[in-house]
Order: sequence, then structure tokens, then C-alpha cells
Amino acid sequence: MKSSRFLCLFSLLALLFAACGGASDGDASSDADHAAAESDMTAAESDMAAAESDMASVEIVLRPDGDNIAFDENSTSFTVQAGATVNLTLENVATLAVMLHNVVILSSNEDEVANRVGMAAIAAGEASGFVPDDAAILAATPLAQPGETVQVTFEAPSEPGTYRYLCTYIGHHTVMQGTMVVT
Ligand SMILES: [Cu+2]
Repeated sequence: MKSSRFLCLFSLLALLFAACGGASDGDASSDADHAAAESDMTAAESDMAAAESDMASVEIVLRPDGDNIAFDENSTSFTVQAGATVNLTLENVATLAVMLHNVVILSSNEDEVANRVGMAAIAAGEASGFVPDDAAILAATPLAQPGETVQVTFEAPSEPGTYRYLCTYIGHHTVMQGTMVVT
């Protein structure tokens, strides 16, 4: 430490200040810049890979609000990219035997369509899993018993917008709804 200080001081006296401080600092910082640029590039590459895999598929988990006929507060809306592959999971955390649920995703956000599908589901009955044959249905999970987890994979609409989803188990469709936002 002492000797390097001495060397530096000596250089200063010899009017070689630039050579002592400047030049070596310059080398060090250009090495650091180089390393930073390389790590930036690595970060950019991994960001790109992440973006691509986001585009490829997205995991969505929905849950009912305990034993209430409702989605929980984190399950009333989710956002996906247009055209993304959506792996949607419904975790039926209810414990009451009557609390069966599903998730039926519609190609519309209109009350009229939601009501039509909800009513048709009741008519379609248990054999259909309460999923009627309706052109407005984009995707639907099977019916989940209390404690059961069900899943459906579908492609998000290519058109950005807001799409309704609902549980079509008997008596649930008017109150157990949410919206899928496609960006
Ligand atoms: Cu339900």
C-alpha cells in the first residue's frame, strides 16, 4: 500500500499523473464495461427466452371462496396474451359436499350470453358435466368435486378483449363469474 502510494506520488512529481491513475483506471473500467455488456446480453437472451415460453403457455389457477358460491378474490379475473396456450386449473378447495364447481370460458362478456349458457347447462345436466353444447363456449373444465382439482388447456382468443367465465353447476352461474382479459 505504502509503496504503491509512493509510486503514484513519484509519477505525479514526474508529471506522469495520467499514466499512473488515468491509464490503469481506463483499462479496468473498459474491462468492467465489457463484462457488463456481456452480462446484459445474457440477460436480454434469457428475457427473450422467458417471453417466448410465456407466449407458449401460461398457468392459471382459480379457486372458489371456501364453501361460498363464489370465486375467491384472486380468481375473479386473470390476464393472458392473445393466442397464448392457457393451462387453467380449478382447485376446488370447498369442503361441503354440495359445492361442486367448474369453469366455463365464453367467447363473450355479455350477460345475455352468460345467462343463456348458464340456463342451458342446467338443462344439459350432470351427464354433460353441466357443459351444454353452445358455440359461445371456448373451453370448460370437468366438474370438480369438493377437494378435487381439474384442468383444461385451451388457446386464448386472438382478439384482445374481456371474456366472461362462469361456474355452470346448478344455481351458480349468476353469481360465480369472472373475466379473462386478453391483451
Ligand atoms: Cu360453482
